[in-house]
Amino acid sequence: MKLYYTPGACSLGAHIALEWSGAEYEAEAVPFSDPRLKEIYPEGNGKVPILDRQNGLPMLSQTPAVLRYIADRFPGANIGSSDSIDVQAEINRWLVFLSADLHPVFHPVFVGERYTSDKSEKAISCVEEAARGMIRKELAVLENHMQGKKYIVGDSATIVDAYVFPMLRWAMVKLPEQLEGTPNLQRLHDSIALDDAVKRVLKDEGLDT
Ligand SMILES: N[C@@H](CCC(=O)N[C@@H](CS)C(=O)NCC(=O)O)C(=O)O
Repeated sequence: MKLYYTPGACSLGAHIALEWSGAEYEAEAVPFSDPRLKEIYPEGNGKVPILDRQNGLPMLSQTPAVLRYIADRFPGANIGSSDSIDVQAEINRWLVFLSADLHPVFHPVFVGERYTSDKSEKAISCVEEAARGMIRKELAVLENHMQGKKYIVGDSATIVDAYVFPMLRWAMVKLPEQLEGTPNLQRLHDSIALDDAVKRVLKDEGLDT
């Protein structure tokens, strides 16, 4: 398999999941918004992650689908594949939360100009400020859930822990208070960052821990 990623982007979650899965894979960095992404997989609309499953299978985009595929293809890794529909439901719930609620509220702090037809500095900074409020509101949901827990679901790390990790990193860069008001999320971030496989991935992506 081959993963196309942009360093530090949401694709970091898929990169970590691949490393946790024990699969043999390649990972190629493609810069943010590089037109090559559309050539690699037109249906991916120029975004990462893109997973080339090879063996004649179509490419796969959309992080929840990519993560679910990795977990189910390598069930022995125990990172989100489960025979229990109740465990699956919990993991799917958090995959959707991260994809539909948390990830999108980060977009305006990265590409604020896309969210206003007024391209003035003031308008863009208002978009960013509003987005920071939305980020805090969504992070609070996970902060409450993490009370007394080490992992988002169950007793070991799963694809949803991998998925949230880049977003916790973004919060630490894009919120002036970083994760100070959310100690459970700070703890979650720190424990994922200490994982040896995660350290290998960060190094591979050229990122600091
Ligand atoms: N719904 C997609 C969103 C992917 C996405 O927004 N990726 C960002 C990086 S975090 C991207 O590639 N953005 C490039 C762009 O918007 O031009 C998913 O869940 O994978």
